[in-house]
Amino acid sequence: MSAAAVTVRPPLWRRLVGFNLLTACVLGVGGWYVGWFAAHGVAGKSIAYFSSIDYNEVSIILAYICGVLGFLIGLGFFNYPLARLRGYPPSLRAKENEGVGRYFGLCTDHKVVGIQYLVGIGFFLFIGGLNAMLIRTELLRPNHQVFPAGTYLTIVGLHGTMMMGMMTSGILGPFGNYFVPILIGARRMAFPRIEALTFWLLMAGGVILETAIFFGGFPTGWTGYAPLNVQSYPGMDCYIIFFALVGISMTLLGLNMIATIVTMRAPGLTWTRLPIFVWGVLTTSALMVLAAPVLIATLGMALLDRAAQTTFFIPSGGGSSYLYQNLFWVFGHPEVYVLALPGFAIVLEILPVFARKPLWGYRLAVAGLLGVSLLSFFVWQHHLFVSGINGDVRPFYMLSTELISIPTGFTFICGMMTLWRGRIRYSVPMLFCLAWFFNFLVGGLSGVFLSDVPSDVTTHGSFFSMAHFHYTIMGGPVFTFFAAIYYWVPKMTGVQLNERLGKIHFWTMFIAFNSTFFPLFIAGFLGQPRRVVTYPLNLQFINDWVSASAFVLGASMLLFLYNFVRSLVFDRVPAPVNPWHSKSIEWQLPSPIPVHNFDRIPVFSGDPYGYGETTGPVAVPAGAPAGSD
Ligand code: HEM
Ligand SMILES: [Cu+2]
Repeated sequence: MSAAAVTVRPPLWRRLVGFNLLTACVLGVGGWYVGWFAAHGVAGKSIAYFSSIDYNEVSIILAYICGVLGFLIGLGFFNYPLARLRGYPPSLRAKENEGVGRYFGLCTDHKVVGIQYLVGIGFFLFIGGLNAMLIRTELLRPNHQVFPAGTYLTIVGLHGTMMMGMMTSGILGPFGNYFVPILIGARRMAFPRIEALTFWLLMAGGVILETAIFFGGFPTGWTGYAPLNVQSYPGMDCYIIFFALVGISMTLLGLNMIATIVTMRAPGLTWTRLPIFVWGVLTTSALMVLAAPVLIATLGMALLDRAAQTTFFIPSGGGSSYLYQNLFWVFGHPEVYVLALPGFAIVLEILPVFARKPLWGYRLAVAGLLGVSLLSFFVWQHHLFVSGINGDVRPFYMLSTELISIPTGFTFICGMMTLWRGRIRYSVPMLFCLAWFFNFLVGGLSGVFLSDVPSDVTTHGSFFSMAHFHYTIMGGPVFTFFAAIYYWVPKMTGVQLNERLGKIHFWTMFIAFNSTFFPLFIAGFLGQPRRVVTYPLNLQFINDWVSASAFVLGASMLLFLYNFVRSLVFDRVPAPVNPWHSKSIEWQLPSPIPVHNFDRIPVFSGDPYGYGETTGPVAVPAGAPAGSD
């Protein structure tokens, strides 16, 4: 790092010119218009085939594709391949030493990408949350009050799609990218540029999804079923392009994680010494790599059905809309475990630290993660029990679905046994993990009603299933997302988060969450359907209760934001090097962690959960202070 580079900084305007987010936005918008006009020009005049169809569709799709390309060019993603073509040597140094500027562009430091993910995903989850508030505002009254039915559907779709799309990388994005290389004793990810690409694709996607409101929205919810997806407004294209970008981002993220974990572990870090969080990332990545390409292909076919008069999913042309449902859920069910598994792993990673005990049943926990990933490919038809499936195969899917509770149970057993007789410290990260047990249990038990055919026939498509999946995906991954924030942000930033505000945030969120979603089981049993703007008069009290709780839940997010900004921007109390007295390796490094993580690659000599034993940390990198435990 040269001192001169720091002292003689060019003026602000000069620093804004170059490959960064600003240029990317300009070229993104420019690219959009280029695509739009090009398609109009070509389709309108020269190609007879295109002029016979509704070519607006083609121009919108081409506009978005060119927009994404422009965005990537502006960020500088093509500089490296072009430089290599022209014979320059490879370099990883892009933007590594550039101060705040590196957060606004293509940066190959995995720690910067982790923080970019945290802020970027946080932003879009917030937008998704605002949409949830709009939904609950509308449902204050049994009849239409704020939005027409079509707009309501669009808002539900925007909410669900944004949440599902962003949470796919909710834990792997920020915490996987930041900590996996450190936990395995590496200096970087296997493919640093691809790592940055996954992030920026997701951000481009988030913006594209929201632009659906300018094109009439989309009526399909987050599942995008045919034949509605072929019939609806161009807003549908925004959904398709968003989810395809999410799919590409997921596939690349998963590949990168697998390559890193398999090939870049430091000496001594055998498979049975791998931190359980890294196992969680590995199994999740396997799901991503196998499931996401199915999504990309499915959406590609839907796009062709819309723009090029193919009939993959259109019965009148020999296609099948039932095929779309199957393909979607071949992706969709593993997808819900892409959300859930990192949550399991965070819980198992954090419990030993706050119970001061080794992780009980490490191998059982790993078997649980592997078992869940494997089984999740054999259950997708449980989403289609009432969609015309051959009745004789229903019992198979009922069985396979219920079998998943066995490996999931392993996580519960390992967690509970780790807590047993532990010296538990109820710090904020621990509270979020304990809440996970409760929420995921409610989610799992209600899941049994949905996996049993007889009860699913009545609960399918009702608010019962809505309550179930919010317990699993909000009560699970989102709670552990916060656990990870409170646990790791002091290491990521070197600054403490306010503990008291953290506790207030936790209790408000936990109570409001249950008070929002538990009554919805009842609303579901009483017959309130999903995705419908009106409901019977007698359900108003429940709905008003739920809406009021949801607003408190929303307010708890503002409380978190207040804590986050206040602690990191205003108070800036320096965090101790190892505030939780963890034995795991990331806490033995100085905060903030130096650019190349380790001066010398560490050697691992034991598992990372040796609490209660008299030995020190399992791996001490040369030159770093040896933790305070
Ligand atoms: C403040 C918290 C939240 C509230 C109050 C909330 C509320 C709702 C409501 C009322 C609906 C159903 C609307 C309808 O069917 O008519 C819904 C749908 C949905 N929500 Fe949430 N939600 C919240 C957070 C989340 C989170 C964190 C996720 C995922 C990570 C999520 C994922 C979904 C999905 C996938 C749907 C289904 C959309 C569809 O039917 O296509 N929600 N939410
Ligand atoms: Cu499923």
